[in-house]
Amino acid sequence: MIRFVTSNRGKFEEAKRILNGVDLVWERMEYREVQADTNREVAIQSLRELKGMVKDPFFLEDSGLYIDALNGFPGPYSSYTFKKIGCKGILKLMEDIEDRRAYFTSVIAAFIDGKEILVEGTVRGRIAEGERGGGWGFDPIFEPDGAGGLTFGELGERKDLFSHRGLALRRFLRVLRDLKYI
Ligand code: ITT
Repeated sequence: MIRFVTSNRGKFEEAKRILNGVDLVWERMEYREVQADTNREVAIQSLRELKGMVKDPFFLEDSGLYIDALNGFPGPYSSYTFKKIGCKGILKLMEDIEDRRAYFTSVIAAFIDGKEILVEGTVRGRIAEGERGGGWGFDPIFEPDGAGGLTFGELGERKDLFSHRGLALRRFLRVLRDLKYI
């Protein structure tokens, strides 16, 4: 059994699908996130804060959308930015900007048998011109490379094949196997 600490249902559902065969428990809580320049730093600091509060073994995931033309904004501030201005706000900021390139990154930080483990996944893509499809967060405005121009929102569960979280979670699965955890 391993706990996934997150307040985000979308993240948990994706982890449940991808970590097939793992006894996953949703530790549904919000934790204080430090301000830092990268998701990696946020994830490491959060992991250290949660040690002692959550029972070993557990993991958390910190992710963000980095838009090239906006110098990487919203990056580690993606959660706050989504709550404040949403997809519509990002589309507004991107009005008249031709360079739509962006990437999503996911960092998983785990504490297992007293050891820290870090794995990451990144997917490049572009910001769509409008919102398409369902999903959560910025899903309707992100078109991952290699998906024929569909957004994460339009891909449904096929999102996992392309997504930053899919990549990171599949790497994490390999680590769990190597540790003979599953
Ligand atoms: P927890 O910290 O409780 O896990 P959170 O939503 O605050 O939940 P983050 O701090 O990692 O998580 O914020 C990342 C934000 O980036 C998230 O809230 C979304 O707005 C956006 N995001 C990350 N991955 C995404 C994805 O796969 N699809 C859509 N939006 C995503």
